[in-house]
Amino acid sequence: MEEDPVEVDIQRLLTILQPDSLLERFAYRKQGGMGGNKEFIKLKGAKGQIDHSVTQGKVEIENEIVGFKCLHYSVTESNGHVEVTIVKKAPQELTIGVRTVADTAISPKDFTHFDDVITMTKRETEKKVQIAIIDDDEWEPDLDFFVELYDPNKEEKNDRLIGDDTRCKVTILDEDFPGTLGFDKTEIKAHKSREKVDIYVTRSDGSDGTINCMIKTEPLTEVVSNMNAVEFEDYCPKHEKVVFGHGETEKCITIQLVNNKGPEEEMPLKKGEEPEVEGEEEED
Ligand SMILES: [Ca+2]
Ligand SMILES: [Ca+2]
Repeated sequence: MEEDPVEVDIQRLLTILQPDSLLERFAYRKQGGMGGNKEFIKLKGAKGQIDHSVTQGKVEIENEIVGFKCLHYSVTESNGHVEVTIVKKAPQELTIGVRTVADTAISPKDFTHFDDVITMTKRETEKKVQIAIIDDDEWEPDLDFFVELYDPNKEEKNDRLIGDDTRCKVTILDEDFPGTLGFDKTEIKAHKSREKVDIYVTRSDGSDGTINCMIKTEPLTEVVSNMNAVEFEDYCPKHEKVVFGHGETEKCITIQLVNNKGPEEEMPLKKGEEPEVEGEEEED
C-alpha cells in the first residue's frame, strides 16, 4: 500500500484487508457493513462453514476433561448442517450430553433441536456432532444459537459443564436476498380517452421470499401547466399494498382514468413516490 495511511479511505482499507476465500469474504463483508447487492447475488449458493476461533489458550477457565474445539462457528443457511467438534482432553472413557440452546435462532424454524448423549472411548480424542440447519427462502438477519455440554447423569441437567469452552456459538448466515423495488419508468403519458393506465413495479437484484410495498397516487402540488390531473375528475386515486411472492419480479398496477374530456388530448399523470420495501414477511 503506497498511500499515506492517513489518506486511506476506510472502505478501501476494508477491501484491502478482506480474506481471499469466498466464504470468509462473505462473513467479513457482512461484519464490515459491505454487503452490496451485487456481491450478495454472486455469493448465493456458496455453501460452507467457518470455524472462527480455536479455544486453546483463548479461554480463561478451560474444562480439564472435555470442551469444544472452537467457540464460534458460522454456517451458511444452505449448508444443511453445522459440524461442531468436541475434544476429549483426558485418557478416560467419557459420556456427556450435547444439546442446542436457542438464542436469536430458534428450533424448528432455523435449526433442528439436538439433545443426545455421546460416548467417547479411552482412545478417542475428538467427536464431531452435526446439527441440521434449516434453509428457507426468506431474507432475515444472521441468527445465533448455542451448543453446550452437560452431565447426563446429573439429575439437575439445567447446568452445563464447568468451563468457558463447554459452550459454543453457531451463527447462521442468511444468503437470501429480497431484491429492491422500483418503477420501470419514471414518467408515463396517458391519453384522456383511455380507460386506464398500467404502471409496472419491478424487483431487481434478488427475488427471495415475499416482500411488499405501499403504492399511492399523489396529485401534482405545484402548477406545471393547466393540465394537471385532478383526483376523481381525471383519475381514481389509488393507495394499496403491492405484494411480491417468492420469485416474482414484476407487478402491474392499474389506475382507472375518468373519461370526461375530448379524445386524444394529453394529460400528464404523475405517480406516487418511489415505493419503499415495507417488510419481508407475510402472515400466512
Ligand atoms: Ca435460503
Ligand atoms: Ca433465509
